[in-house]
Amino acid sequence: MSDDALNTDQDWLMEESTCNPLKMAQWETLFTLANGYCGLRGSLETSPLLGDPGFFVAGVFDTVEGGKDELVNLPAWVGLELNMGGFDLDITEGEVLNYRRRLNMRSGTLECKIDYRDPAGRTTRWESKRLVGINKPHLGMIWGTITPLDYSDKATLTGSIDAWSTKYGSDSGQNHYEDLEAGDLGEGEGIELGLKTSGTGILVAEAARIEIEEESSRSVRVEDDLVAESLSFQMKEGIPVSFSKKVSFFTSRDVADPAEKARKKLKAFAKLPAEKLAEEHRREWAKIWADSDVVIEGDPRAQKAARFNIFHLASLGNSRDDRVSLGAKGLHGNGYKGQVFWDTEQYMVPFFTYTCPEAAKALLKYRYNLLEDARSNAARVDCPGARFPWNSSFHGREEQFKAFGWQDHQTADVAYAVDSYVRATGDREFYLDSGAEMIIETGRFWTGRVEWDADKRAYVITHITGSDEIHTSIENNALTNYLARFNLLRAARAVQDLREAGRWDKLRQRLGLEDDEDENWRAIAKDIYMTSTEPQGFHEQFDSFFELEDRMADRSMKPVEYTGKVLGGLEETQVNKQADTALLYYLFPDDFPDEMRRKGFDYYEPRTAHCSSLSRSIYAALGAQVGRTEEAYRLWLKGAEVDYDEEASCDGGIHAASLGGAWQALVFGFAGMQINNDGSPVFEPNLPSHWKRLCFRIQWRGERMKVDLRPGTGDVSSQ
Ligand code: IFM
Repeated sequence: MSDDALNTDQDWLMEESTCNPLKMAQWETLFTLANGYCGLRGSLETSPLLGDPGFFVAGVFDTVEGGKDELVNLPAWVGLELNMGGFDLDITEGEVLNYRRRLNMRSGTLECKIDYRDPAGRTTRWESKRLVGINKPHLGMIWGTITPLDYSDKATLTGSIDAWSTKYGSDSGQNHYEDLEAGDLGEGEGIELGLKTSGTGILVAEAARIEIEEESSRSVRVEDDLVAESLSFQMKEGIPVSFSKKVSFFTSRDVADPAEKARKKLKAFAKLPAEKLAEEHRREWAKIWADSDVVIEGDPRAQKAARFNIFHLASLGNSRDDRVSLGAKGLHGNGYKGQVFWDTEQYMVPFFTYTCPEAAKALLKYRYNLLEDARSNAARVDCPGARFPWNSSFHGREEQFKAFGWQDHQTADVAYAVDSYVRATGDREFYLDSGAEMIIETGRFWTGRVEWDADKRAYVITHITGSDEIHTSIENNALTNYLARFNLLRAARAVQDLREAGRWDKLRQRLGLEDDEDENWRAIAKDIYMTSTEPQGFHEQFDSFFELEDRMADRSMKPVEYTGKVLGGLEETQVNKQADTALLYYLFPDDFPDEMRRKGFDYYEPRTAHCSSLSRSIYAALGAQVGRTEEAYRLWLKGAEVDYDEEASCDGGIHAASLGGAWQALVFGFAGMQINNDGSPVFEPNLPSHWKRLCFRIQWRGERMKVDLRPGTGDVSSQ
């Protein structure tokens, strides 16, 4: 965007200026570089073992005995160690004179600069950059210079692929590596390490090679679970020596012989200068930013927060693979075992729908590909149609599922995301081939999930949990009931659309449905019970919610203080963990009057602990929509900085849903984007009073639109 000129570079940088080993795991998450295919945690290359090194490839899960399948932490290729005449550049031993690492979000690189005084009193400067190829998914690269500032001596640079340090680094602590094999590819060719995941039998291969510009002698150390290539060379005082480490990685999910492919690719990468590869990478990131940047003028802190959220979310997009989705902790750590939650459809997919529709489609197709498992889940609880699991991995079977009482809205959330995607893109092919079937199958689930309540003369949903996880196994959660209603009505419309396209009969026969089944869905939807809005003027969150002890959330409590026990103790109170009825009002802005939504915001927000990172962004979006703009701003900023403010707790990965929520609050909240009756986007902005401008692009039905808003004026133009 040419608008960038107005922003200082600082808005594009996340910086770590002192090395605190206690904070290393947090920085590793913040400094993770991902490209949708894989994610590399931001470990310090010169001392990776100071933190929790992690390298994850989307879809490389393994089975866990007696537990949930998990994303496997793969061998760490990040290590690049330097020895200067017998002294290691080890920041725990010598003196660190200067230390700075920074994530350059504009170019998608991690930069590091360390001035290090070794125990002999000599100073060495280490300067590096790192990337994970955004246009070359199988490339990792670290490159830079080493400068002996005040001495000359021999040095050895060692690049490793290390399965030893990551072997027990998946969430469960179990080892998933089998058939580990490390090898030397020969002079000028590099090293390699391969393995097979023990339960799922996925082959993984990594090949790496280091180079320096000086004449050097090479040696290789091959161990059972580690291989290291060393180059020894002469350093001269004040003269920088350039180095690079290039890495290639493949799995048997990509190709039949990943080892062969990794070797070949490494050879090809080796032929290209590091700067050329970096330039291509920067150009590709510039394209991503051109589609997805949000410019905020008048608030540098908010600008940086917006970019941080967009950077990490955009780095997870992957239009190439519809067999994977986005874990709740991204590819940034082993938290939640890399499992996919409803976070993807309600929080992350909208960003891709409007900035990179191909990536959104791949995410939706992931669910489509697991529809058979979702059908089995529904059958297990005697319901027709399809029920998506609470957690999903390389399969969609509900693990550890016992009975109703937990959340079911994730099934309707998938239908909601499909509907929004189809509306925004006009992707008729996807809709007719897969989207409509997903909406129909999820809609059918609710026909079995609801029960007729003769007293209420309505269909009710009992033993349910809304998005607020403090109050579990409740009756008639307003959010879930309304989503079920939406799902049923939308399914009936999908039947109509398929009929008109001449595609209904075939699907109907395949699913074994009657021709007029959609009538029944409409009838059920019409009679789905909704909690009362009287006399308070907004929905009771679930039956008898208002009979619970009225208590405000304790704002002095930090999120980590909300343990399971503390949350359990709040069950008899009105304190919520996260947005629930507020989410209902946010998702369906046209279905409820603004006054009702505002009253709901005013009531529920003070009673919400926001101890889930999925909470503040929704309140921010809703608050902005209903005119509580300054409150919305405070909530937005706190939510957008959740992974790097003073209370941050993200050692196990990024809060990926929060990234998407932050973007949604900007676009649907402060910019007030809504879809008109004629199906086109309109904007009713509510900018925080100190913002001078909010500017971004979205894609709508194949067209790029620029939205440029300033206090009191706004401009929406096609690009
Ligand atoms: O899906 C969420 C849930 O809503 C709150 N706890 C964390 C989960 C994963 O982010």
